[in-house]
Amino acid sequence: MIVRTLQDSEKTDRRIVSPDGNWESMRLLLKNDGMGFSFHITTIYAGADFQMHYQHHLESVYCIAGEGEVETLNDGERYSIAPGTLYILDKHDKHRLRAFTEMKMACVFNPPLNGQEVHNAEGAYELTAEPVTD
Ligand code: 9YT
Repeated sequence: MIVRTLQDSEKTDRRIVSPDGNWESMRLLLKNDGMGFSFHITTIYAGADFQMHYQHHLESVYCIAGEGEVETLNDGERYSIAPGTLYILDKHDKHRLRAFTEMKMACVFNPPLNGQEVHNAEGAYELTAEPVTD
């Protein structure tokens, strides 16, 4: 069994701060754990408004705290996000996220992230990122 805490992981390279200034993410469970998915606790900063398109990954996002909305860009549909909301990007949906307040999200990725991924110009993660070292 593996046990990790958010508090311990904050001091390691599991904490990824996005260079675009929109979010930071604690990558608690990653590819090298062998589970077939990765699990992250992500903070979206208040006022963040940005696009993502996970062309190589499926992602589910559960809101623990905060308020915002997500828009699917193929049809312009907007969905409110509040504590208890889960959105599921089952079609590699291109989407835009707006954080009205700081939001805490639990995120699951399949295939799992290696560890050091940040968004490329399309808002995707490459499959070739470096693993964490701890
Ligand atoms: C909600 C979302 O996709 N935010 C971007 C960061 C991502 N969840 C991650 O890398 O943990």
